[in-house]
Amino acid sequence: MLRKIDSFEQYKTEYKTSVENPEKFWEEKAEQFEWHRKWANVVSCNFNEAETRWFENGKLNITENALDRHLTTQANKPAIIWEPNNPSDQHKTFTYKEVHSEVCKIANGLRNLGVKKGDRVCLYMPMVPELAFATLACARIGAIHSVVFAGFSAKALADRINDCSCKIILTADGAFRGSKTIELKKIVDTALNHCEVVERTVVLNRCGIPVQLKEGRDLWWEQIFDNQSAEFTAESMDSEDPLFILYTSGSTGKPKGVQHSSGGYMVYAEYSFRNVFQYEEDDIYWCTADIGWITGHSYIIYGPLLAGATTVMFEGVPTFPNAGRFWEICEKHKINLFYTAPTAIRALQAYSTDFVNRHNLSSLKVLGSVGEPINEEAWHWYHKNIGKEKCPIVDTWWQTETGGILISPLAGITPLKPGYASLPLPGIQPVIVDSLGNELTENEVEGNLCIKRPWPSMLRSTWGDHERCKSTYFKTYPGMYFTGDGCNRDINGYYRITGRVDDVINVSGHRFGTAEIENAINEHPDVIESAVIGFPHDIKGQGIYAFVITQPGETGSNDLFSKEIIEKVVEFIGPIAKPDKIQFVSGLPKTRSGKIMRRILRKLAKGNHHDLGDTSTLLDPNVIDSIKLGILIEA
Ligand code: 7RM
Repeated sequence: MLRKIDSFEQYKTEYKTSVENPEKFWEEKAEQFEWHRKWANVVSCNFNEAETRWFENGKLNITENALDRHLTTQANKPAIIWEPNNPSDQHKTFTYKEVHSEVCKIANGLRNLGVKKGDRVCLYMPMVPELAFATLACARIGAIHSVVFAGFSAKALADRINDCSCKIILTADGAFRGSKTIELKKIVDTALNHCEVVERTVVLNRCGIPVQLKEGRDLWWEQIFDNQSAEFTAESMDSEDPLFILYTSGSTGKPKGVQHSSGGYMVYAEYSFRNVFQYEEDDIYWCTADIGWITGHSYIIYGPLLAGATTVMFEGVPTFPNAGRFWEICEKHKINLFYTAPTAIRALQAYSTDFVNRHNLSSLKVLGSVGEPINEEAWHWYHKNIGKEKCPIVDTWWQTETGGILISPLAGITPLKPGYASLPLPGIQPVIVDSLGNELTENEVEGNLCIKRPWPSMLRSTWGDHERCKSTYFKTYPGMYFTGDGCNRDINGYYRITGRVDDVINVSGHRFGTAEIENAINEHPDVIESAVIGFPHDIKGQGIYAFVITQPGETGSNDLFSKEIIEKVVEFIGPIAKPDKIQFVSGLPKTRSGKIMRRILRKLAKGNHHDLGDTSTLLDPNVIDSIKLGILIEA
């Protein structure tokens, strides 16, 4: 096992080596894994074509590295500890040997159903151990997993299934989330009315909800997987063979299937996990994300298991049955490394610290944050009340597209500065560019964040549309990967990520395209046009504000109308994208070329009615006054 970086001096030396000789640097990391065949070439890259290959011609299977590799030394060590939604239900622990067996059984079952290397498998599941097993089972047989977060609607699910033509979907009767039960199989049934490609669904019984099994299509999980052999020879994958697709929103209406590789992703997921969290053998690690997001892929499943860690998986929500649930779990499982999102911290901050203080949190060593900028107030609350001023906070900046953490302190090594993701990991070369694309090389600058050189876990394509990958990430600033984020760099070279500079809003750490939400709202027959923007929200980070133009003569009540609009969003995307505020207006601020001036809407939404900046390019300056008069409904 590789050593971790253990001092700030060593970080600087490693960083320098990684820049001066990236090939040697990454080769050394990759050599720590088990490969069926060694690579011929460490990296080849052409950003103009959005083409990057790592460990070319190398052959491997990521699950052998995450599971089999550990069986000789730690077969009986807990690999996954699962904590159910309901605290009075028993938790479950699966050793490395047991996870290996469960994964092999599912792999055999999938093969019997005809799933082959390269096939896409959709997983639409609750946060149960079977989701982790099934994800790894796909990887074991070389099928490409596409996990869809179980909060997405039937339409959103159908779009994702169709986009990459999944022929099989793994799901459950339902999901428990806090006091709610979500009937997943019903949602799948609706989705499948619009998905001709799906041949099979396999349904796990999680909640005991009666479900309709469609003859010839639907099967029970237990029937397919339980009686299989617990051995399965892993498929030999090319380093560049796709490992998974994960859909993420961009500035257009249609989410992109971000495609990740096998070899490079493996190397970086493990390297970043071990170094950022400063993982030590026997540490118990808990990431509170859902496996439906990239954080769950890289830092619940792959990173920790590749490192041989014990990873905790939680089915529930932070406030059920009360606001002490996270801390109860930390105490119960003696969590050492804890990774969550600012939105969860802010939500819990609103409750009495009694919910924290009644638990013994002395096992905690490192705290992590991800998903959005962490405001200083939340940072200090987390540091003081959870970490008792003894645990470093790693503010980890990264994206679905980057596959792993790119900018973050290394716990206990990098000096901390609240609000700053601090410094790049070795191998990562961030640059700040101005609006003209000039690289700003000094410190104390601000601009748009790009990455200059390839790193192993970067996206390889967007499924089915490589041009889109090129134009979204590599065209804006030629020769660089554009993140879509704004940032600044302080006098010491520390990075502070300020948020998206494109038409993407980040609601509780979840990305939505404004166009995506507008498309849903515009489906309402009485809506003529809409414009959606993000506004500062105390808990969610950003809330969703929709300006809506309605049909003249539309008479019903505004409350009812806004409910119907919200229903459209729930139908097309899911409850996670519900607008917080809807303002009915008679026009939108447009330029002469018809482009909506969102900058003005953002100011109006903040209640800033006077200092609207330059409005001289507006087609109709009077529109501003009419917007101010528009009726505002708060959900
Ligand atoms: C991991 C994840 C990516 C977007 C990204 C940023 C924002 C994420 C931080 C952050 C400031 C952070 N993937 N973001 N982490 N902003 N500080 N530590 O969230 O694809 O869902 O979102 O999230 O805007 O571009 S994601």
